[in-house]
Amino acid sequence: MRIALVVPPWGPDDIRAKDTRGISGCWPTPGLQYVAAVLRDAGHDILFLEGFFYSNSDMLERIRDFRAEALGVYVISLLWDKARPLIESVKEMDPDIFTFIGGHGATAMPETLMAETDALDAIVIGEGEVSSRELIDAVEKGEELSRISGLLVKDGERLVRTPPREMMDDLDRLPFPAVDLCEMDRYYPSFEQVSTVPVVQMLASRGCNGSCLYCYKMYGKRIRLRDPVRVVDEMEYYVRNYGAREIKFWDEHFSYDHEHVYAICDEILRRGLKVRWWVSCRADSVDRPLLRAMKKAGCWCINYGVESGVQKHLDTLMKHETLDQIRKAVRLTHSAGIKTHTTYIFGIPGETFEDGLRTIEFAKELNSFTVEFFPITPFPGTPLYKGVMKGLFGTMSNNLSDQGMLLDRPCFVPFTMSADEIMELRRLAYTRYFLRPGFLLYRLTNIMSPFQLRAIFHGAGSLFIMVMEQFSSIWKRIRSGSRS
Ligand code: B12
Ligand code: SF4
Repeated sequence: MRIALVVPPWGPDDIRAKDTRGISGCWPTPGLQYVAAVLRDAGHDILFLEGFFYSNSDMLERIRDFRAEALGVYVISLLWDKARPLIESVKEMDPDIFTFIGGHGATAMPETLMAETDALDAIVIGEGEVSSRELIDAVEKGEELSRISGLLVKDGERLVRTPPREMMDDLDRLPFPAVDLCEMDRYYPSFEQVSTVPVVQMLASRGCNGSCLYCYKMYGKRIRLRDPVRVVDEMEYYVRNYGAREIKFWDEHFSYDHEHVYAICDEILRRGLKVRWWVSCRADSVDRPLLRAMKKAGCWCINYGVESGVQKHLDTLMKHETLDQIRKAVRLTHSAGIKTHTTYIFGIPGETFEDGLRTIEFAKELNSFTVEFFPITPFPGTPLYKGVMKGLFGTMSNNLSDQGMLLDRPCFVPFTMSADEIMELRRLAYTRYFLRPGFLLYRLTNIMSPFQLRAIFHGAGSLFIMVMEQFSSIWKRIRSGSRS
């Protein structure tokens, strides 16, 4: 079958606030690449289109020229408003094209999305590889779709959820993601968090055993690990074929199983593979020997989701971590010679403006190489979202397009803070963090590649806009004060 797999058309202004648009980039989508690889292995022809490179009408043209018989679209909640018009125009162009969607947004609210358009034939719920393969097989043979697990399909006017799809036990049965179907040379990373280019992303595991309030646990609490040899095979494949100089692991909890991490490090060293890598770890799951082994094998940066500098709010978020554990993890990481990227959120239920200021101070104390500050976003499917829907915690925009963590306005406002205060905290956080002479010196004496030099210039542009916004907000306050 001829299948078009697409990320719907989007641009930096859909996911980024004005001040950070300049540092925005476009990464490939690993989930859709996995689906593409499995469908290709099953004998189908695949057209892979990235919405960052094409408008709706460009996509339509390409889908028509490809003579697609099926269209699969990647949907996170924020992209639904881009995906729906595309699906509708494809159906209008050719009603025989079978349309299906998958991804986090599709999985979290399938009935809601399906009810919003007649143009959609099926939704793949959860892990997509096996369900998509069986779905397309059944469509091709004209068989009943309701016998396939992991779907939402239509039966006349009725929506039918088929039995849940079991998650794959053995991730090593999967082919490598179909990066070769993507226009890899057109992607470029956003300027934060990357030491050099080319950078390619991959995963060594799926799942996380945590239970954070704001996290959508599509893969559940069971962590499935890939064979370390196969992980390094994939790293080597990117180094040899795409000239990768950095690998970005998007695992939710890379350091969950130390033996797994040691085995990956040993395999990298045994092969003499020269590539830097970046991972996310939980602060309660690292120790000195592990960090030393990671450093030796090329790990240059670890991302820790710190979230808040106030213990009470870490408890609200159900992080199950203490501030001291975080301090220790960051200290050990730095002393092993690995840089840290730490992320923080504002607008936690119960948080006040003053608490937010304490978070900024905590971030400064940790002194990571790179940082990000987000307004908290209740994504569908998370305990936070469910609470907000019941009238707990605060108020939220009903518009799915507002569900980005990097936009100009917060999607969610807790009862204890205003939207303006959240955005002000974000601005204060970046300016207070970066505009420290000691920190500037640290960054300028640690430039790892020409790419990072460019990142510093672009980052300076963002900071300039933030400082101007800050002045303008102070000026507005002074003027409204003098009027009253
Ligand atoms: C890597 C990643 C990114 C990367 C790559 C983006 C990308 N397009 O994949 C970057 C950093 C660029 C990114 C950006 C953003 N991301 Co992001 N990202 C992730 C992350 C960490 C991993 C995703 C991943 O690759 N998982 C592994 C693969 C194998 O799983 P998967 O993606 O779920 O795919 C499987 C199934 O979903 C399904 N499937 C997926 N697509 C399709 C399509 C079809 C047709 C079918 C049938 C099935 C199917 O099959 C796949 C294989 O099993 C997740 C969090 C997480 N832990 O999952 C967040 C996550 C997906 N991102 C999220 C968000 C919000 C964003 C941003 C909007 C943030 C922002 N404001 O910038 C942007 C959106 C950019 C964009 N256009 O996509 C949210 C989505 C929430 C939601 N409910 O919709 C998540 C869940 C994180 C979170 N905060 O909770 N992201
Ligand atoms: S530790 Fe990270 S991936 Fe795990 S539940 Fe918490 S936020 Fe989600």
